[in-house]
Amino acid sequence: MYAQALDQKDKAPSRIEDPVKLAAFEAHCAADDKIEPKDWMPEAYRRTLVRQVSQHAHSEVIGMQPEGNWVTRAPSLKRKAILISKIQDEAGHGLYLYSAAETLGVSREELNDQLLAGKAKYSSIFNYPTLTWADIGTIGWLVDGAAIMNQIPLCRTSFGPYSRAMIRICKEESFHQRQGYEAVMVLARGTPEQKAMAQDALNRWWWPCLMMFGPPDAVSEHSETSMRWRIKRFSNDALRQKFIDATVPQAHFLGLTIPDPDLRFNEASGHWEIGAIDWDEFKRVLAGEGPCNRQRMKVRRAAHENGAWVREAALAHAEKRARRKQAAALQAAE
Ligand code: BYC
Repeated sequence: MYAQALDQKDKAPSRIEDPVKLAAFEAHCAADDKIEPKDWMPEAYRRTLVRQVSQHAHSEVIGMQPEGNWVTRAPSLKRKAILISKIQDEAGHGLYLYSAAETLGVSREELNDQLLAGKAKYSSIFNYPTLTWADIGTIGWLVDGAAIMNQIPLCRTSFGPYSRAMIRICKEESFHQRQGYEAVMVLARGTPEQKAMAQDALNRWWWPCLMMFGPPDAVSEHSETSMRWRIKRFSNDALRQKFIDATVPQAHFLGLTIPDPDLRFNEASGHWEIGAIDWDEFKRVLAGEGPCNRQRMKVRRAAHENGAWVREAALAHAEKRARRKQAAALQAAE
């Protein structure tokens, strides 16, 4: 039941769309026009976006946990302040994204219920543990680095509310990546023990970060349609390669070694080539068998239950304000 369920796909039969409307919609997408919530859209476009945007929102929310573990253990006041503000940003990103999803006619409660019931996916990367302080720097450098690589193109995604949310998110992600790289640089240039800690974190996070981009193009079931509809602007493999090409020189600059004996630079193509990714590990994590899947869901459910009083209080306050407003309007009308 803790599995990031594989049954999240909407099994409802596809609606038969009006061919004239569909052709106009496809032409809009091909022309790079934005699709707005009140525009006509095929049901499959709406479903794909609800799936992707909500998985993205859940990732931001669950993504706070591996870092939250280190707020009380950050090595200085400065690092603590940075970490807290980064985590707050991630909560904000979750809110922007849930709001973007809501414009597609699905409620935040519904999406949250799917997450709590283990029916919704969130990024595989957040099922790995943060064992040392170096992991926090490495998350900023690599996880946020991978996130930006994937998310910059989403600023131009075809659905208006999603693309506008991504513009703001990417500005913040850029700061997250830089602070992470700087934190790892301090360790890599520190004592031999600190450098070893940075190397150990890189060893553990490198391969899972490459998996963040999703399955290889040949088996990515949604890519073809999502690229035609300009939801995705680049394929999973293309973005993964961009990330590798940007990150390998950064690791070398730090004096760290990428944990891949097959890594080599191809002079002819101008790209770094990597060894085989363990896609069985990726499938295990998606099936709920990663190192921290159960813990992440347990903590999320507890946080939701512990926050019940806040939701009730906010609702009671909103009702009180609405009653006051109504009473004032009645009085003014007398
Ligand atoms: N983890 O056909 P595919 C962040 C699923 S960063 C889990 O290629 P698609 C953050 C996929 O959902 C992370 N599941 O799918 C950073 C699909 O399953 P369903 C979040 C994955 O959608 C720092 C199936 O595999 N970023 O937020 O065309 C701190 C087949 O894949 C993963 C985003 O969500 C994975 N890594 O492409 C805090 C970016 N990869 O739905 C937070 C937006 C694939 O059929 N999302 N799957 O059951 C995207 O760009 C795309 O959805 C993906 C996948 C590239 C991730």
